Amino acid sequence: YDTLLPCQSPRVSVIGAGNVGRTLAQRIAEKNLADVVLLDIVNGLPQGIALDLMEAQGIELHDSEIIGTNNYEDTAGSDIVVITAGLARKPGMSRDDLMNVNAKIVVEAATKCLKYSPEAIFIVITNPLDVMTYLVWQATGLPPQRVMGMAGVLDSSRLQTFIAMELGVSTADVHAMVLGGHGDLMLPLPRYCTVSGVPITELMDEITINRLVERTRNGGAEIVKLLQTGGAYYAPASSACTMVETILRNQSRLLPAAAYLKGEYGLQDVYLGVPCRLGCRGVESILEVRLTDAERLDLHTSAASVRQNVHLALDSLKVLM
Ligand code: TXD
Repeated sequence: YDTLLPCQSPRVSVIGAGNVGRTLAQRIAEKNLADVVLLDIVNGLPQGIALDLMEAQGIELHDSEIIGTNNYEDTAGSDIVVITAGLARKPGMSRDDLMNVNAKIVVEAATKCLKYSPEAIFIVITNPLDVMTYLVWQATGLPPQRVMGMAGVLDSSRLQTFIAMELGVSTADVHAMVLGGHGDLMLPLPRYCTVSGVPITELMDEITINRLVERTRNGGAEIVKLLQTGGAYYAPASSACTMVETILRNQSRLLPAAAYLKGEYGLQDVYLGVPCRLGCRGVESILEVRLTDAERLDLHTSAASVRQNVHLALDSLKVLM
């Protein structure tokens, strides 16, 4: 029985043990998807959360190990790195208000993780999402298919929920699609939202659809306003967990994610929410759905805003260096 190689479970590192990070760690572990390394800058915090989660292992009956740490060496050999570290919004703040502080945090986290996990796929969650994802891609120098941002799954899930609530049907039968940047310029696409295959444009009038679309656009702010002390985290963690699962299990699901565009939708050198086929290599392909002229214009406006913020964030990083 000697000299057996240790069995290696998949490993996901979650950087930032705040609300989203710790909830994501819980979801990944309880679904038995992978061992989780939870890292935070605050001493004791990730260790405490990890221990608390491990103490539920015998009740939840999963086999995943959760390790809390302040040391990047412990993230070594990760298959996926999820970056949630950074500031979250307070009431009255826009996602863009977080930019300069979070830019420094995500670049540092990504660079350190890459050193110990050169094969990892990176999923960025920190806001402003599309800008931070671009910075992580640039800082790591990885092929763009291995760096993506999580927002579209969440925004689509919000719209899916609102459609189900409005029609009184099961969310399981509702499919919703939201593209574009994760912010006020996101692009919900009612034409591509269906209930058991029936477009919602057949089931609701325009005024109702517009109301649900607006609620989706303000979905994050609605929760920030209610909580007062931070942003949403249950649905964001579930959304990120879906992406982790799709990649680890090579499911080839078609999910909206912030992906690097090289001409798709007429856009170059920008990260933006588009439908992606996700599998074990990361973003395996980008689907180009047909857009009306107005939708295409909205997508380009969203891209222009992301691009402008990327320049501002890069300038702020130069000042700091
Ligand atoms: O759809 C989406 N992409 C989002 C994004 C949905 C929800 C939340 N979204 C954003 O994720 C949010 O605007 C924030 O920028 C991040 C994290 O949100 P969360 O709600 O988890 O914020 P918390 O609870 O404040 O946690 C942040 C943690 C906290 O424990 C800090 O100590 C830690 O990040 N932190 C760091 N960890 C490691 N290294 C550094 N430098 C660091 N700085 C802060």
